[in-house]
Amino acid sequence: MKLKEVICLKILMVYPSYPNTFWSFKYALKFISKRAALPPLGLLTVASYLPETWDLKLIDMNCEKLNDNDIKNADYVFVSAMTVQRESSIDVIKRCNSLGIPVIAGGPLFTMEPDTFNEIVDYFMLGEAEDLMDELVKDMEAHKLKRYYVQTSFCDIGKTPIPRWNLLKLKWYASMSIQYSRGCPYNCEFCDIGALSGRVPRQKNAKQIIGEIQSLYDVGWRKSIFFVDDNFIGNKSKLKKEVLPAIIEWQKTHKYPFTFYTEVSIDFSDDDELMKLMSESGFDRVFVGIETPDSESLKEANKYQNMKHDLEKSILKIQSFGFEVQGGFIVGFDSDMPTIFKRQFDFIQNNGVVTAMVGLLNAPRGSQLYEKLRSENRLLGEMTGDNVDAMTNIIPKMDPKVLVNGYKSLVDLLYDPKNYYKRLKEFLSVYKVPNLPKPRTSIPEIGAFLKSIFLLGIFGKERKEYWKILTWSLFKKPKVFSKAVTFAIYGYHFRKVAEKLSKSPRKGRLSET
Ligand code: B12
Ligand code: SF4
Repeated sequence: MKLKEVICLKILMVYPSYPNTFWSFKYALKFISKRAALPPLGLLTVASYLPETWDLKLIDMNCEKLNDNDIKNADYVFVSAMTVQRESSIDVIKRCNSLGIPVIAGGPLFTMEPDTFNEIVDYFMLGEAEDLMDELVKDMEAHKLKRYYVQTSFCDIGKTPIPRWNLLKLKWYASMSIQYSRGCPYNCEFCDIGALSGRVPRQKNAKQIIGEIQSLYDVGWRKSIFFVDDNFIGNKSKLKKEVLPAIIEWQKTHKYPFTFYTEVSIDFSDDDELMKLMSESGFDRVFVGIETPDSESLKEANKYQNMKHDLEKSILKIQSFGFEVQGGFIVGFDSDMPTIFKRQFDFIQNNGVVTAMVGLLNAPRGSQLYEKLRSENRLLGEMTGDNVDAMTNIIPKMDPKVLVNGYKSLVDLLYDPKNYYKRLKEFLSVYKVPNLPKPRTSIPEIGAFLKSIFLLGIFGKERKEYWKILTWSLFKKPKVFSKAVTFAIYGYHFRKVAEKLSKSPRKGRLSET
């Protein structure tokens, strides 16, 4: 009998770097001695399909440098990226090209714009990888790779295995990621989720999710976990009946070692039972695409779910159930008047949306907006993917100078310490602290507090506001004291990013790509 030859390939997995923006949390990470906010879950998922005999190495360039030797030692380099990593990806791939190591590229960037990489990428995985991984592995073993592996439908994530956490240096990350569902039932015009993940939400089952949570617990992870779903509440009844009760049970048995956060649509506020169960599970933050208080702009964006709600009441209600509402906001809709900047500012300020991510409207490939603007000849190439660089790939209706300058001053005002701390107090006042066992304060957290005293309380531009909020929380609402410290640190990051933006020379300039 002939024994099957064991093939052992050396795979280098690379996650290119993304710029230092609101989402990178880079200035805040310094306080807790972490290198990146989140791990590259796409690569960790793909890795779980590769044979155990293969030699795998992961370099997250947001945490460490990529050396030529790492590339030279590999048989193949796997690259995963989203749009904002375009430049770094091109750089990495060109390095692989010059060292003669073939590149297999996947993830949203390559799926949406493979043409940009035609000349430099050897093999593409377009779309979700799950159903194509066996074929890819077989072809790699036979050295007969096809140029394109294309998944046009959406897979059953109920079969996706647990990510290979052992490829990570856990201590470098502020939070871990888990994915429960993919897809979103809504149809916002500017969003590419329909093309990337579909309109019919697909979920993992409760056993799978508990398995993933347990696996993170087993590798020693504690505290923060981000459910990286497009819209976590796409199927509310399954969550309420199966998944959340199982998470609550697990958290209770393990004495609540984790806190969770995720992304939800505004209709979250309609369902008291869902909010209660999520809070009991340990969720304390939700990101909501609020976009704009202007109903004409919401209509234009096809964001009917927001139009149907009194946004202010919904935010307040979610906060009062024990969640921070992080909001995504957009300026630059066709219906936006120059008064929009002041309206956005007042809305964000009055509703205690402490973490307000405001961006200029952009049209990602794959969105309906992209197609509409292409037909109107109003597209300026591809979006950069960095939502706070004051760039847009759209020719706006508003005078571009007014738009960009208005945007920059809006961000500037929002993250001016006086305004930031004012809405922080607004939020902490209404926030209902969940009655759950608190995870133990860790040494990095104590370190972060001490660093904050030094950097913010003594040397910071925000020192007056910093001491005011700490004293207020200590005497009026001691349960939110640690939150006040965390937000003070976030505020420093946001302020730094806002200052960088306001100093940038882009005065009314649009995307040049
Ligand atoms: C976590 C996350 C982040 C993290 C990234 C950190 C990190 N290390 O991942 C943070 C918070 C920093 C972030 C930021 C932003 N993000 Co983001 N983010 C996500 C999110 C929610 C989850 C990513 C994830 O882990 N997915 C789970 C894994 C399993 O899926 P996956 O990566 O797609 O991988 C699968 C396939 O693509 C494939 N695959 C992936 N890589 C590879 C590689 C190879 C070799 C192969 C074979 C296969 C393969 O296999 C996997 C299994 O099928 C996604 C939405 C989503 N649900 O995916 C958005 C998403 C990636 N982000 C997006 C955007 C636009 C942004 C922002 C610009 C946000 C904004 N609008 O303001 C910023 C930009 C960052 C910056 N610094 O400026 C877009 C990207 C669109 C695009 N075309 O690139 C997405 C898709 C959401 C969306 N549609 O709006 N983001
Ligand atoms: S913007 Fe949010 S709610 Fe709208 S389609 Fe995209 S993921 Fe769904």
